[in-house]
Amino acid sequence: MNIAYIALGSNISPRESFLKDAISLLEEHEDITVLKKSAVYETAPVGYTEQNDFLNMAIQVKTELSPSLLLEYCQGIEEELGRKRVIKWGPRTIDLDILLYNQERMETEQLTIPHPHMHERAFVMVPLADVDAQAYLPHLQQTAGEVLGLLPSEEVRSMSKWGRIQ
Ligand code: PH2
Ligand code: MG
Ligand code: MG
Repeated sequence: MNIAYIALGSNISPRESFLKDAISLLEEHEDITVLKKSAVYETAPVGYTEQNDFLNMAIQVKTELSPSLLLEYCQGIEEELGRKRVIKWGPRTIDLDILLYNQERMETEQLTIPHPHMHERAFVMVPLADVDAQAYLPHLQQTAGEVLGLLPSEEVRSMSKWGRIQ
């Protein structure tokens, strides 16, 4: 049994439905169980800023899939939910990023775990610490709660709680 954390983001309407549908599709897989969901946060776009605000959240899953099979399944969900890769870091119906997989570190052409930018981004770290403040980032040797404490406080405060998904 493996524990993974996945970040979800959507900034194309209907954002909440895309989050919900992505979670349902993850749950449909017999080798994936969604254990915990963070609150949903509304966040200003980071990187490419000429786009709509995002809804972001994070989940903890239990899975029998390897990291690469989990990635493949997540990419299938992105495709099924109509994601078009037009602009790098641009608008998306749904983005599923694997953040952590057990306490493993790996780097292939397709996938780097832990996610290389996760610790820089309040829109990832706030939901992750909400799901599990004790989640351990092996590349930084710190927990999600500790890493969150190092992020600029204006950025963290700008994250507004938007709601919850059942
Ligand atoms: N995802 C990006 C780029 N910028 N900004 C926010 N607020 N939320 C995201 O999920 C996001 C982003 C690339 O994946
Ligand atoms: Mg992605
Ligand atoms: Mg992303």
